[in-house]
Order: sequence, then structure tokens, then C-alpha cells
Amino acid sequence: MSILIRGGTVVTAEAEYQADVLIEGETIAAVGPDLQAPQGARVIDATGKYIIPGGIDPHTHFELPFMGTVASEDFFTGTSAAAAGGTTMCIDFVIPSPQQSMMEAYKNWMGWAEKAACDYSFHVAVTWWDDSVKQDMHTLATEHGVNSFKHFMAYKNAIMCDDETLVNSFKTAKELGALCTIHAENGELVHVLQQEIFDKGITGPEGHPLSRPPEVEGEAANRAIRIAEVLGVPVYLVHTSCIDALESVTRARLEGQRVYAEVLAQHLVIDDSVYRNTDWDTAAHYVMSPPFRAKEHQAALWKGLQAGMIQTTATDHCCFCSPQKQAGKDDFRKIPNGTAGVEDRLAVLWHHGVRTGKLTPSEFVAATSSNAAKIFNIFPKKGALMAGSDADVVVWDPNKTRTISVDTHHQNIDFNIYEGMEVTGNPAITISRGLVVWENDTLKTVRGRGQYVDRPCNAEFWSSQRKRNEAAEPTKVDRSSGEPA
Ligand code: URQ
Ligand code: ZN
Ligand code: ZN
Repeated sequence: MSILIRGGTVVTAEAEYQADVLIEGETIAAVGPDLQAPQGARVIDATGKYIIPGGIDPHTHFELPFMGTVASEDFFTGTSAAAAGGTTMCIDFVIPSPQQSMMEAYKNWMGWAEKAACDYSFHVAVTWWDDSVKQDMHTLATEHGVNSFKHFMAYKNAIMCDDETLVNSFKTAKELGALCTIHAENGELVHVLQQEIFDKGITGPEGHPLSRPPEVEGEAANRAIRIAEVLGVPVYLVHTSCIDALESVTRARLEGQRVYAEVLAQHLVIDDSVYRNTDWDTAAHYVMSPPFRAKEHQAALWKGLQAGMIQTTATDHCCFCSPQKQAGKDDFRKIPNGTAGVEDRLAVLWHHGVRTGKLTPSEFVAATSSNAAKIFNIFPKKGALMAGSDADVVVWDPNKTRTISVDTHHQNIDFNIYEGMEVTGNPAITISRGLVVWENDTLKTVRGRGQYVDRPCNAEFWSSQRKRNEAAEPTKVDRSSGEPA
């Protein structure tokens, strides 16, 4: 099947320009002016619209078993909701239970993801350590296209990494040329603060942000970045939510350290007043980690994104319906942590980013697609509009307005964190590897059509990451002279 998208403005991370896009089968065949439609091709008139690479969400948790329950969004409904919002690839997470074989967990998640409607890949979490974990990291990196390993510094007594595990894993990632991704909250401090707050009689959702203040994220962000600096390994901070963490990222990047940062769309536009909602269920639906922050943090995160200190946007899409959230009815520590958003990320960022002048359309494409593709080493297969790229293409209507609501969204959850928000700038058509999966506000996804995307390691670059002031080779000293031996 051929599709010719004609008359639109192509927007890439590099430029905006009038051009047509020709798709043949699952691949982009050509991008250029006045392309001719092959016999039998479908022609899409994109006059007045943008043509952008399909969004890449580098942070989702479909079907995640967590805190005694399982996230309500599965890989089919989740990748379908993503397509409805213009996202055509999700990077999800394999999260082994402590002592569980990493390979066993990987096989479990690969089985669940077979139902995916759009393409996907996995970061694999290091939740414990012994030689078998080291071996599995090598196997996953060399045989299964895993180039990123996740580390939760939060969630004590569950999936939290201590410093010894961080160091062992970071050193192994360096050998492999893999990227270390980090959930940066000091889990020990969270544990103590949770107990103190609960003992004061604060049991509702308002206790959640009190137990994870910005300092708790700032400490962990700095610690992870410093460990990475000493070991000479690149790091990627997921869901950077506050000034305290952003300052550590900025300092390191200005020192030339290879540090990447991600911000969630919801952390850019929602503040911590949600936890003061008198309706328990509503407030509980905003319980996620890191929590929503006071207003000054949103402004700082936007500036971080605009300045290039933050490179990617994501959603951390991790759905728990109201009955599941009720597990924490009498104890906020038991409220399953997570919020949705995979369907709304692009529209929220266009409306609050591009329409306000914070981001250019090209910067929007970089932040929603191309930068994630480049960082996770799948560009230009993904995140690009080039001949030979996968035909993950969105016809973006900058004038299309909708009101976000649980009543109309396609996410499998009974709440929407953006409820009632009117957003202008939405996908008219979403194409996933050459198949139209969204048009006329109708999903046309096919269960199981999504494919796993291999992400090669970057050994020739990342493993060469130098420690600060590190010579190419450490030199011995002649004890008698004090000179290099
Ligand atoms: O921490 C995460 O990223 C997972 C467990 C989703 N939940 C959350 O609150 N962010
Ligand atoms: Zn996290
Ligand atoms: Zn997450």
C-alpha cells in the first residue's frame, strides 16, 4: 500500500519546510516537493497541516505488576491510546522482582507485549545484584537489543537499588556501552518521612508529596550523577520533576558530563494543589512518584526544556483505576503510585508549549520524538522523516481543538489527570509503519501488529565516556621521584 501525504509542512527536529511524504509499505520512500502518487496510492491532503514523526514515549508501564496490583492499561489498549494521541512507539520497562531472573522477567514482558498495536521496546530494571544479573545484562545487550538499564533509587523493601547495586550496574553498563536510566528519589528518606507523616495522623493523599519533597529527589539525582561521573558512564534521569534535580542536571551538563533528562508532560502543567482536593478519590489519582510539585517547579522545568537541559518528554503512563487506588484508603503509603497520559502528551505539549511560544514546532518534534530516538540509538529508523525511516508519521492539525476527558479518552482508566483541559493542536491522522491507525477521531489499530524495536548499544561512544580530568590511561608514579613511572 502506498500513501502520498501532499501539501503539508514537514516538521523535523531540524527544520520546517513545505514537502510531500511518500510512504511505500512500512517505510518512508521519499520526502520532497511535488512528489507523484504511484498507481493506486492513497493521497492525503495535508494542506494547512504539519507532517511530523510519530511520537516516541520513552516511559510507559503497561500491565505493570506493582504495589500488590497490576496496572489496568495493557499493551494493546495502551499503544492504541498512544496512537490516538500521535505517539507511535513506547519504551516500556521490564522490572524484575528482587531475586527474580532478569531474563525470566524479560520473557514475561515480551509475552505481554505481543498484543501491542504499535511498536515498543524495553528498558530493563536492575532491582538486585549478583553475577547472574551481570550476565543477564550482557545477554540482553548483546542478543536482545537492550541498550538501557533502569535503576530505582526509591521504593525501599521492593525494587530499590542501593549504592552498591548502582555502582556494579553502572560499571557493567559502561562495559556494554549501555545507558543507565534513573528514578532519582532517596528511598531511605522517603521511607522515614512516610512513617513520620503517618504517625502524625496524616493518612490521606496529601501525605504523599509531604513524604517526597524536592530535596529527596535532588539528593538522589546528584548522587546518581556523581556516581556516573566517577565511573565515566552516561546517565538518563527519568521524570525530572523539580528545581533541585534540574540544578544537578544543569551543573553536570555545563561541566560536559553526559547526562540526559526527561520531563513528564503532566509535571509541566499540573501542580501540587491536586493533593488538597477534598475528594479522596480525585486526590489519590494524582499519587505518583515523584509527586506533582509547587508551581515554581513547572516554570523551571519549562525553562530546562527550552534551554536543552531536558531533552525528552514522556508520560510514565501507569494506570490504576479507582478501586485499585482504594488500597490506600486509610494509608497513603498503600495507594498504587501512577497516573495515565500516553494519549494526551503531544496535545498538552503543543497547546502549552508551541501555542505559547515556549517551543518551536521543531523543538516540539525533538522533545516528543527525535531526541528519544537519538538518545536510545534508534534514529533515523524512528523519530525521523527520511527515506528509509519507518513510516511512523502523524498529520498534525494545529487548529484542531478538543477537551480532554475520561468520557472520551481511549485509555483504560476511570480518571483523566487533565480532565476538562481544552487543547488546540491534535493529530488528524496517525500512521504506524505505513498503516493508518487513527483518523476521523476513530482508532483503527490492529492487535499484535506492533513490533519489538532493537536498540543497539553505543559501546564505541558511551564506553569511552571519560571521567572528569581523566587522562586516557591512569599513570603509575615512581615513588622515589614522584614523577610518572
Ligand atoms: O516509579 C515509576 O516510574 C513507576 C513505578 C510508575 N509509578 C509512578 O508513580 N511513577
Ligand atoms: Zn519512576
Ligand atoms: Zn515509571
